[in-house]
Amino acid sequence: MDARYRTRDIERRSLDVDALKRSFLEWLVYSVGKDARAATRRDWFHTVALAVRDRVVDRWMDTTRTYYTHDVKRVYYLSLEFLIGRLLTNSLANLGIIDECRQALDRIGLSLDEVVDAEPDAALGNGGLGRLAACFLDSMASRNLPGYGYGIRYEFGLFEQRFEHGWQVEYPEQWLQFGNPWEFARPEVLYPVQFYGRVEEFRDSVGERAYRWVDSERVLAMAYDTPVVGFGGKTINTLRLWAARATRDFNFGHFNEGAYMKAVEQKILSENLSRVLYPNDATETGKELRFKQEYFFTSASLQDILRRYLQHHSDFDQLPNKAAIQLNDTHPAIGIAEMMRLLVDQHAVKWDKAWEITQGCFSYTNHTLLPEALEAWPVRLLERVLPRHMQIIYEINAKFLNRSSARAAHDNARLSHLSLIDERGDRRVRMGNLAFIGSHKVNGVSALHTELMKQTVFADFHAEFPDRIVNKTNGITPRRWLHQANRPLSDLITSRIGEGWIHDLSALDALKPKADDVVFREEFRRAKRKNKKRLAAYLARQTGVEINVDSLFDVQVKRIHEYKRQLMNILQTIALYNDMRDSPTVTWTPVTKIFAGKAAPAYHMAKLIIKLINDVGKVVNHDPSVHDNLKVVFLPNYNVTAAEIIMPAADLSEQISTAGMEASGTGNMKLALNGALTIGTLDGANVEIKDAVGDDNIFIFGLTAEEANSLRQGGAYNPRDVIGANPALKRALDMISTGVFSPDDPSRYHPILQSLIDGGDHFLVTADFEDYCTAHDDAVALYRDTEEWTRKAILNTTSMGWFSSDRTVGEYADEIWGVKPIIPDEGDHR
Ligand code: KOT
Repeated sequence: MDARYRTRDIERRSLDVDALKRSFLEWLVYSVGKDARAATRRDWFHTVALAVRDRVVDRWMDTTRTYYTHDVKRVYYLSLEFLIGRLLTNSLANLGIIDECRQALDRIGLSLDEVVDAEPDAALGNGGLGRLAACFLDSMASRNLPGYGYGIRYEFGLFEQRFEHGWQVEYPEQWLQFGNPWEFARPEVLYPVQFYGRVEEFRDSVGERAYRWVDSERVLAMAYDTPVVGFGGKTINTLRLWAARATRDFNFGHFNEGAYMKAVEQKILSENLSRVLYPNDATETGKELRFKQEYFFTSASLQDILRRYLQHHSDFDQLPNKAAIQLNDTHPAIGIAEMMRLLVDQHAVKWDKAWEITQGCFSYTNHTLLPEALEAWPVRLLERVLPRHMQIIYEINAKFLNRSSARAAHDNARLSHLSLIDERGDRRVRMGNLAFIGSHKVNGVSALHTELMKQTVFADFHAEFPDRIVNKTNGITPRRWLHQANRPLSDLITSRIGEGWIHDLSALDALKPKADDVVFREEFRRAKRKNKKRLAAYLARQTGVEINVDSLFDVQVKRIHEYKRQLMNILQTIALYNDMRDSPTVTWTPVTKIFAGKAAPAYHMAKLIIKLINDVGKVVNHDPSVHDNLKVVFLPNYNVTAAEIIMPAADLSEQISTAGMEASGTGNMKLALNGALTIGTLDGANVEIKDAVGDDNIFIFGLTAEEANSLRQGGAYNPRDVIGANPALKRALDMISTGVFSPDDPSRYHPILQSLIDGGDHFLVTADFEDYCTAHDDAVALYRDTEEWTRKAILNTTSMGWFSSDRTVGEYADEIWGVKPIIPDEGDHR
């Protein structure tokens, strides 16, 4: 760059810095209402966030106006979860003003890092599904795609996890306690949502049969908008979250009885709808309130979508050309019936036309094949809560089954699989089937998972509609997961190939040859070490456990679930502990086992596994005979903020689910992108990660999905025999069962042993154990060869370009949504 320009650039920046500093001081006084001397860290966070938000608003209006004027096709991402995390660094980085902001705060005598740390972590999601939605929002805005997120503004996000005597205890997560500077309340954007009541049949103006939903209870959905800043700050999209508000129409019946307070109480209770996120990941609760949440946000979103459409159109023919509605799992699948109701009952569209429009708009993403997670709501519940929708579902079902090839073939077994109603036991509506037939495309989230969808849960549908199921392998946003979270590595990459990778991650390819460059390897290691030191300090602060920065950081961070097999990991840890004690003269490679993740509050087995890991940690971490060669740390309250510290510091990434059970995984991508080597099964996206990084740069072990399936089907699998044949495994299990880790309650872990031995070991922990240990030994052995390890780590980072959510979202846009990028017109700004 020419020196003249550089000077001008520096001048512009210092102008920005001064302007920023002034706006901070102004915001502090006039909006936060504090004097600089009295301001707390939280006050400063609010100040900075408001000042930054101020810089976003003009471009936000530009974006919204551009979409409106050009009447572009928009995509609406309906999701019960958005696991956003903190937004300050994200907004600053995407606006490109991090350095300016840091300097401005410096001039006031504040550190940006401390201000950033005062922001609560917005945890409006459980895990992968919710974080995927958040990554997609970032990618849609960064690719200048007209995308909206729709969800619920939960007052309480995912519970806070603490350990009491090693047991998980849940506390309410009050992220809104001190206000949320990012959101704009829209009290005028208000939609009624009905529940209960009954359906009346009548004749419309031309004498045709019509229906109206009467005597229902009503709740209002009020909008809160959060700007979604795309990288470069050009496109600012909208995340619209709904909060439940009581209606003001009073039930006069109550007054006549003199029960005014009762009427008011009823109203207040209706606001419980948006109170709390259900803390279940990949399992269904079957609770009425959950179902009402699903309908509440779906109905409000569809009403909003139709209102926006009707600003430009007088009939619905063009709706599929103007609105793509993506269902993030089946949680908003009732939207299929709701769209039919809105079109047919409220806008007098003919049924067949309405169905064509609905199918044209909707598409559905499946995130799991686990039977316990597939939503199926009792018919009785639907009849009571949404009586009109139940009728519509019956009608959809009848028309669909009548036209199906199964009907033509008189194949009753196939008909009963295709039916929207599960007639076994209490009758239930299968939400996956509803989502499938109401959509023009249905996708899985990794190549393997999509294949298994075709072969298992949706096999009959796939035969009926062979073009409907497509694959869209998940991705992660490189902005948050590399550029923001890992400054040392990010700077190193930028120093070699410039900044282009931040919005085109495939640019990392160009760095592959650097794996053979000894200087680059040294710098890569230095970056990793910095991140490890940071994590070690964080773990010490949070848990009191001191770890060796030079040990291998072996990381398993994700929800606690039996299929993810944290149990297999801790069993291997015990075996390693025994080896170290047996051979004290051997020079062991120091290993630190790092765990983090929450268990659903009602998932007793998962909570017991947490307790076991903590109990093992207590014994191992205090045993001087292993000489600090082994430490076990369970970091409490895993969330997006913690993930941002952990991912950059990991050496080894544990992706060890029973093959066929993890739909994709996205933590696997975050860890590999940050230079961790994967130890994993051929499950979910691990398969594609292996193809990308190469067989030599990943530790694959265990049964394949097919083998796992036939082993279980075969009926000959006997965990007892497997345990008997593996002394290390037997010894580890014996130690658990005799109370070595629970001297205060030796039988504490009997349910775990029970499930492995007599329960048939459904997740095949014992079957994969030996192969897992071998893979682990290989990893540890390689870690001693520093240069070779680093070479492979670099190849992991540089091979992950394809796993950007920019790529994923681009595929959805082209192949499912039919939406195109548009650069917002710049308005006249102040
Ligand atoms: C299901 C029901 C309620 C809440 C969450 C789920 C859920 C979450 N189902 N699948 N997931 C995960 O979704 C991720 C994003 O696609 C996947 O990477 C991961 O493998 C799923 O377990």
